[in-house]
Parts: sequence; C-alpha cells; structure tokens
Amino acid sequence: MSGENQKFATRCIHAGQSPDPTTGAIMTPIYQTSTYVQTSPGEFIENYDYSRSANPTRTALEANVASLEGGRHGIAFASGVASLAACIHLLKSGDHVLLCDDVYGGTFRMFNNVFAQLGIEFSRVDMTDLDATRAAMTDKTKLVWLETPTNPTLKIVDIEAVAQIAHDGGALCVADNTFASPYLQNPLALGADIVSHSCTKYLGGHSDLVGGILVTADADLADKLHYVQNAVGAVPAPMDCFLLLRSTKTLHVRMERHCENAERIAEWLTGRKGINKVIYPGLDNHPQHKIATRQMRGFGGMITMTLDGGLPASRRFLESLQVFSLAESLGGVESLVEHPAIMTHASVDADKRAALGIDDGLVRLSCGIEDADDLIADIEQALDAANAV
Ligand code: P1T
Repeated sequence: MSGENQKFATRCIHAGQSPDPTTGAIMTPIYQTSTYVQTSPGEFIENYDYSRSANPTRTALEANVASLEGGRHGIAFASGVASLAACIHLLKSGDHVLLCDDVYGGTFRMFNNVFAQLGIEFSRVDMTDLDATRAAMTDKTKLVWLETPTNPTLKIVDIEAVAQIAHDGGALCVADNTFASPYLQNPLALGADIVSHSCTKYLGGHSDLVGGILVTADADLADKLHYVQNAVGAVPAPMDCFLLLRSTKTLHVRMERHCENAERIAEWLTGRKGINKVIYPGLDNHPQHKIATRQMRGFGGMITMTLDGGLPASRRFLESLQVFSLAESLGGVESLVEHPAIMTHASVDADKRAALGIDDGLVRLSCGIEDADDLIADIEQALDAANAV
C-alpha cells in the first residue's frame, strides 16, 4: 500500500521514514554532521553534500509533514518566523502583501519593522469579510497571507474563498496552519499554495523546541523555497528534526484530546460570572462556526476569553492559575495561558489591538491534554480569585 493512500494516523507514524539502511534502526538517526565525504569532487553519496543544503534527519521530517499536509514538498526552518521570512524572500521590492488583520504579533512585526524597510509593502484586512478582502487586492499584490484560526481572536477565514480571491488577482496564497495543525485542516486541499507552520506549537507538542516548516504541492515553488532555505540558511538542527519526528508520531492522539478538553472547557466557561465573552470556533455562537464546521475536522485546543474588570482582573486570574502555566506559546501537552496585549501581541500598536478587541481583559488559553476536570477546577479557583475583589 503506498503511503499516499494511508490514513492520517498511519502517515503520522510512518511517512518519510524507513528503517536506517546501515543498521536497521527503526527510528531515523540524528545525523549530527555538518558535511559528507565525496567520492570524487562533485560526486556525493545519496545527494548530501553539506547540512545547510540537506540533512537526512531533516529530509525525513520534511517528507513526514509534507504527507500530513497532503503536499509533496516540505521545507523546514529554524523557527515559524523563519518560514514566514522564506515566503517573503520570494518577493521583490515594490510588491504588496495582503495580510489578515489578526495574526501572531511576530508576523505583524516582521512585515511592519523588517520587510517594509526593504520596500515590501503590506496592508491588513479582516479576511472574514470577503468583499473587503477582494477590494484590498491591488495590482501589486503578489502574496495573500492568512491565519486560521487567527491568533489570538480565533477568527475563522474561509481558506477556499480567500485562495480564490488571491488567484483571481494573480497572487499566491499562504495559509498559516499553526493553530489547527494538519490533523484538523489541510489548506492545500482548499486551494492555498503554501502551508506554513510554527513547529514550536502542535507539531512539536512538548514545548521543547523551536521550528518552522513550509509545505507545497507545487514543484516550482518548492525549488524556489529550497533555494531560499539554503541561500538564507535558517535551517533546523538535526536534533530538533529528530524531536519533531518523534512528536508527529502522536499528533493525531494529542489533537483529539486537545479538542475534547477545549470543547468541554469552552462550554463550562460560557456564562460564568466574571467572564464577558468566550471565543471558541466550536461554540454555536462563534461568528464563523459554520465555516469552521465545513473546513476543519475539529475545533482545536485554543480558547480566548475576555474577563470583566480589565487588567486587574486578568492579572489576578493569571497569577492564580496553578495547572495552567503563564507563558507565551501554545500547543504543548501542558496547558498554557497568556495575556496577548502584554505578551504575544505587544508589538502590535495599541489602536490596532483595540480595533481587534485585544484589550486588557483578553486572555488566551492553550488547553493541554491533562484531565479536563483538573483544568476546569484550576480555572474555577482562579476565576474566584479574579472576582473576589
Ligand atoms: O515562534 P515561532 O516558531 O517563530 O513561530 C511564530 C508563529 C507563527 N505563526 C503563528 C500562528 C504563531 O502563533 C507563531 C508563534 N506564536 C507564539 C509564540 C504565541 O504564543 O502566539
């Protein structure tokens, strides 16, 4: 049976990997080497010449994630933002990027503070509004960058519709699939040209590495991205590729529990004293719940909520949690919580944050895979502390 016909769980464990030909080791070895001996100048064994260009542990990881995303080519990087930067290196000065309005703060920072200085223009639009998205395209737009669910307000962007708008305008569509993971959503199948991941999150899943990866089905785009990967050089270390391969073997099992826990917690939070708003794509009252139901296979592990009482209440809540850890990042087996306005989205201007509803009462939960009863008990006691004053 060819790998392409295998189901997701089987591909998590086997895609891109076969027993090591020299020893039969079932796990892909950590090829901790910078270079490879050549038999004659320019003649390599197995096409490996230098580890910035290619490394067998990385090759296995790239093939594994490419399969999970339903693509053909994976191109791995040292971080999620390095993946983003590689896409922008496909562009030239004067080109325009259309960015969805709610994205990871570091994504906005890269466009605003790094690439704008090099003449790559960008503008932001609420991509849940398709008319506004169409109207925001210009003749210079070469790339449309979307995130869905968005970070941190969990808007759901209709990938198929936005990819069509991008293509109608002659632009590429890149989808940052970090919050959903390939278990819940495959943007390439919905028309995106490139999928981007921060592997630091669900793909890694254990909060023990930083990484990024791009996946495409287009050989020409893959060649260009491989060129950037080697020429700019933000490649991941073999050890991190090994850890990621170990992690993707359990992606399907972890994601099931992340979704289950988040669904229970979101329902429990709804209507509680001291909470103004609960945002979770699986709730019927989520504005894009129907789109989420159509394009995702589950609603993910992230919940965003607004506490009554602004910063003092959210500080008390965040300081009181004991099972949830107060930290940036998401997608690990352990539950994390953070305050976007002060932490992950501090580099977004205050007026832009306010327009998106990222106010001082907004907190973001990354529901881990602990027992849901313990997570709910922890939130309950922290809410009591937040409401006590
Ligand atoms: O941290 P890094 O691996 O470079 O990934 C950047 C990135 C890209 N895309 C999305 C949707 C992200 O959420 C991130 C990183 N986000 C956090 C660190 C965070 O806590 O939101």
